[in-house]
Parts: sequence; structure tokens; C-alpha cells
Amino acid sequence: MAEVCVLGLGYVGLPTASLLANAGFKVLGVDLDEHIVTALRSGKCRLEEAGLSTLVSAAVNSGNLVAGMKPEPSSVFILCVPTPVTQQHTVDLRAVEGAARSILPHLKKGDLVILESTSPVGTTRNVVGKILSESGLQPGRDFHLCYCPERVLPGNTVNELVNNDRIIGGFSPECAARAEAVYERFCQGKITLTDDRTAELCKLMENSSRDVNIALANSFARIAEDAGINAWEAIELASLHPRVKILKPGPGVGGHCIPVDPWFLAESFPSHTALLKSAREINDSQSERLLDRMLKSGALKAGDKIAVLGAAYKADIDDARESPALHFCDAARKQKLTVAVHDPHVRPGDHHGLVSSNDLPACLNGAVAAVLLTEHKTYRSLTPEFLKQHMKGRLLADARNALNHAAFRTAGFTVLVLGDGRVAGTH
Ligand code: SAJ
Repeated sequence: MAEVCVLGLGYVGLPTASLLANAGFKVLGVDLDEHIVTALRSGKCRLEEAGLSTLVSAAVNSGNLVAGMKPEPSSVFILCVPTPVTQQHTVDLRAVEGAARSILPHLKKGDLVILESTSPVGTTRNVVGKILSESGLQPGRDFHLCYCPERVLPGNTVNELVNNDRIIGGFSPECAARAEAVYERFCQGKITLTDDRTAELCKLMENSSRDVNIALANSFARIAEDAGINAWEAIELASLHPRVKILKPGPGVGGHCIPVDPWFLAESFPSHTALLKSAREINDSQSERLLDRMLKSGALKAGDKIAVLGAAYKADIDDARESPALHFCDAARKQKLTVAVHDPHVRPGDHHGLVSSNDLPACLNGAVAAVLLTEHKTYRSLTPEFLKQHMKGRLLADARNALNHAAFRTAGFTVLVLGDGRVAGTH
């Protein structure tokens, strides 16, 4: 019998299962995708994350981590399954419900069930707890039930899983104390106990707050563009104020968390979420605005090719879920432009074929314009000579303020920088 059963072996479940196994627990990792299970059985991990493959292979080689497609009896069940948002901006809890149902036959007195997936307020008790009550066992009385949100930053997952402070929300204080005994085996951050509903709201507040703050930076970028000012400089100067810290503008907000989570609050509390909805709209329309500026430059016409540099939603990761590149490509194709997307990390087969190639010259070849959407390290050293060698045209848009604009302008490029409204040649 496993001591811990982790359901969902994605960006959070896999490192969590591995850390628990390396901390000495007998762990069963469960996923419905047989490719993930097969890969894990041979000690491999498909995710590109610093330190993750070493962690996974150590856990598998120790014999403490095994993989399967179905849960088995265990003392602890941790649910790390996706909670996506639908086209109508409502939460899709089918994976949580399915995971809860899959452990129902195995649940026994004294077990601990933890939900980690980001979820609307009340999901732990009203969805997971309710389903598990069909066993005749009650949360808080017969088994322990908790909500323990993850807070890790993709790209730094392993480090943050160990070192971030953690919140544990218990259905009862006893439930929370039981979960604390599990997490403290690998978590070196401060662990604070609360109730399940507060922990659920807390997680949604964290990501909504970041979304709103990015939308604020993007609004400032729009103002600066209209006013003929460089927002990047203005933001840096405003952030010298001791109580002001403005985030960076960009082509929008991607990933599976920040663009999704505010909708959970909007769905449950429509009267109090005008600010959150407005932030979503601003962030979602950023890449289309950039395309508009490119079109207004007059350098592009129907049929022309644009090279999109960067499909991942942020620098130096291989994840393109909800990436601004998806919005940009859709908008460009609507304008009858041909789009070729390059990314050094995202595989061409992933994300419905978003990435055309991992070969940069092939992507740039014959392009009239190039647009940098993700500031991957490899792009920072791009030179005008390299782009000139492969591109047909000389339009360059930089959504991350990451390139040496002066060098490109000197080499004859028209350079549009998101958030910089100054007229070329005046700076
Ligand atoms: N972005 C900007 N400007 C900024 C910062 C970010 O445009 O100044 C963009 C990024 O380019 C990216 C998006 O926002 O497209 C999100 O990136 P991120 O690094 O802010 O966050 P995520 O989605 O990778 O991870 C977030 C984190 N939440 C917070 O910082 C509050 C992480 O701690 C959570 O664990 C994670 O969501 C999650 O799983 O919920």
C-alpha cells in the first residue's frame, strides 16, 4: 500500500510526488495519460524544469516513487489535476470531480485528502468533500480534508516547492495539522494553517492581484504610446518611489494560472469583480494592439510573412499554454498574414502545432517582419546582421524591450517597441 497517492503528474504533481518520495514516503503517482506514466516508470520526465529530471530519477531509482493509471489504497491522497476555464469563462471542475470519484472506493477512516488545484471558493468541501461523503465517511469526523494551494513559479518550480511559504487550509484545525505533518517533510518555507475556504480565496487573490498589476503596467504602456513617451523609462523612474513597484508591460499574460484564475472569482462574485474583468480584457488585447501598430507602419500587406520569435508564455520555459503568441497568431492570420513561429524550448508538435520550427533561420526566411514576444535568453544576442541575412523586410517589433533597438535602427530596421511611443529618430 502506498503512503501517498498523487493524482495528476503535471507541472505541480510530478515534482510534489518526487519530493515526497525523496523525503522517504512510498508514493504512487497517478495520471490518465499513459505516455506520462510510461515515461515516469523509466525515470524520465518530459517537462523542462531546472533540477526536475534529477529529482524524478532519484525518486524512481530509490523505489519510493512508482507510477500507475489508477489510484490504490493510501493514507494520503493529493489532487493536482487541471482546473481550466471554459470559453464562457466558467470553471471546468471535471478533472477534480473525476479524481475525487477515483479515490472514493479506496477511502477509509483516518485518511487525508488534499486538493492542490486552483479552484473556486468552496470547491474543497462542496465538491471534493461532497463526493467523498458518498462513501458514508464524513470530512472532519472520519477523514481529513484540506486545500493546500501550490505557489510555484514555472521555471523555478523545484526551488519554490521547497522554499516558498505555504498555506494549508483545513476543513477543521485537525485536518490542517495532519496535512502540515506531510508538507513539513520537504517544505522549508513557513507553513501557516487556516481553513479551506480562506486558502482557496487566498490563492485566487494572489494570481488576480498579479493580473491586475500587469494590466496596470499595460495601461501605462498604452498611455505612453499615445503620448509619445517611453513607458519603460517612466516605469523605472516611478518605481524609485519607496512605495511604488510597477510591473512590466508586455504582449499579454499567458500560462495556465493568471489568465484563468480571476475568472473563478468573476463567476462566483460577478458584482465585485469589474476590476478583475477589465484587467483580463486589457491583458488579452495587448498582442492585437501590437499587431495593429505593425500594420499601421505600412510595411505589411496581405500574404506577407511575419516571423514570431517566442511561443512560450514567458522567458526560458517550454510552456505555451494561453500564451500571448496564440492571440497574436490568430489576429495575424485574420489579417491574411502568413505566420511562422519559432521557439527554442517549445516542441513543434505541442500546443496544436503553434511552433513551426526550432530552426530560427527557417522561420525568418523571407519574412517581411519579425516580432519578439518572449524574451528567451537566446534572442537577447540577436544581431541586425543575422536578421538581415534571412529576412526579406526590415520591420521589427519588440514586445519585451529586450533587443538593442539602436543597433537595429542604425542597420535600417523600423523598430516598434511595445510601450515606447517616441517617434523613431528622436532618441
Ligand atoms: N508578465 C508580464 N509582466 C510582468 C510579469 C509577468 O507581462 O511584469 C507576464 C509573463 O510574461 C507571463 C504572465 O505574465 O506571460 C505570467 O507570468 P508570471 O511569471 O507572472 O506567473 P506564472 O503564471 O508563471 O506563475 C503564477 C505565479 N503567481 C504569482 O506570482 C502571484 C506563481 O507563483 C503561481 O504558483 C502560479 O501562477 C500558479 O500556478 O498559480
